[in-house]
Amino acid sequence: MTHKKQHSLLNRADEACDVIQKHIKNDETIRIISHNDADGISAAAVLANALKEENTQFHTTIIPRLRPDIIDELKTERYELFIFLDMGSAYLKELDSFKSDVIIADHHQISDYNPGKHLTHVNPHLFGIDGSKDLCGAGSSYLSIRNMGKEHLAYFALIGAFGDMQGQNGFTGINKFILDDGLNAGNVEIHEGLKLVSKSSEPLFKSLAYTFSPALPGLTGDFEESMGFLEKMGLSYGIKFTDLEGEERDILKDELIKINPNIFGDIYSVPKENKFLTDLEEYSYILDACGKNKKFGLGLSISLGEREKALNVALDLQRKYRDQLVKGLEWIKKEGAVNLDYIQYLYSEDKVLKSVMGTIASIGISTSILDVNKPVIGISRLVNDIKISGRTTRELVDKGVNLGKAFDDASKNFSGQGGGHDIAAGAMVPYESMDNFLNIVNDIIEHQLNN
Ligand SMILES: [Mn+2]
Repeated sequence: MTHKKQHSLLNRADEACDVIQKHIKNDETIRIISHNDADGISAAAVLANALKEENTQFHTTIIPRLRPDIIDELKTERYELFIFLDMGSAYLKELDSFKSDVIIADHHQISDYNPGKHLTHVNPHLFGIDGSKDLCGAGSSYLSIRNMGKEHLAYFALIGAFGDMQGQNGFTGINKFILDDGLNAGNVEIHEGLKLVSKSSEPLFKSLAYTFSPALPGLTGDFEESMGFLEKMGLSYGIKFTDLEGEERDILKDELIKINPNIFGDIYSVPKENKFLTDLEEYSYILDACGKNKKFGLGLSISLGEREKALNVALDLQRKYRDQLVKGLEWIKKEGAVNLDYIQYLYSEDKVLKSVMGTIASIGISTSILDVNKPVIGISRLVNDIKISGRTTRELVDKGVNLGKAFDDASKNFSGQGGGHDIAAGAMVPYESMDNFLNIVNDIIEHQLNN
């Protein structure tokens, strides 16, 4: 059954590949539109690299989200083939009205519409495959060029999967199939190791403090604790992980496993890459940092092979972003969350804290800096509205908590909007309704837990 679904998806992707090859043969410039997160940039990277290898011109735009006015504008552009990556499945009808060929390679929920023959739609949901865990946008993009003999580009699909949090506990479903392509192509390797970040670019204490996932409670987000931890073991905190002797690595491994056993496991890498990019999860964090700082071109040019200066700029952006998260976690430790009976929330008017509120709320839970027995709600004020991100634990979800539903129901009272998953959700409501919103969410969570 699973194989049959996979087969249908691959068939559809091969149709997209035929369309792309037709336009390559016609020597056209191909229009690519993709999403601004690590997955979207990886999706663009797959296609851009494939077209570059075929000496085909392309024009890429990376955007935060597709909107009707953007679609209208694109529609006036004179290209024979538009390819939408990591987006588009929600706008089938609008994109079907283009006069040229259109390919959508996406993995988000699909709209209910049957497109005509000029639109080729590649999306796992069409074939009963779960796009939230088994295939990312870069994966759909990869499958759409795979048939041109591009297995050596499979690793970009894995980078995208890490970006969308699909590979952290191993790859499943069609992601596993793509991993096998990478292994067969010979450039992807798997080995066991410590899942620390920036092993060859930062001093060891920073590698520990910057490792947010898997979290190292006590060390994640805390430079001083990380230094003390290393000193106690007799390790020099200022050197890089890659400069440690084998024996020192073993000592470190044993101590870190005591804090979180998940810190040791499979590492997916492309050994022939630049040393800052060999670890595919790390690669996705670098693209994420580019995306978060609106340097989409930078992320894309790195994935097209630009090094030296471009990579240094990206590493600086990443360092700056991580320092903001550290600052945020320090703030949580100092101030703590505001507690209601069934939820806790974080609120600040500080510009930096505002920008990382959702992420620090989430890390606050995974490092147990925050009370893990209450969902946490991070709030940042825009002008007249507040942006809300909520996170909770698998344990609370098992007890009945559904944040997506709580936010959806609560925001309806204030002409706001909200929703998401049971474990993580978001909402936007007017600023003046903040206290009311929180009280209603508190009541809904109480109800969810007691019914
Ligand atoms: Mn995606």
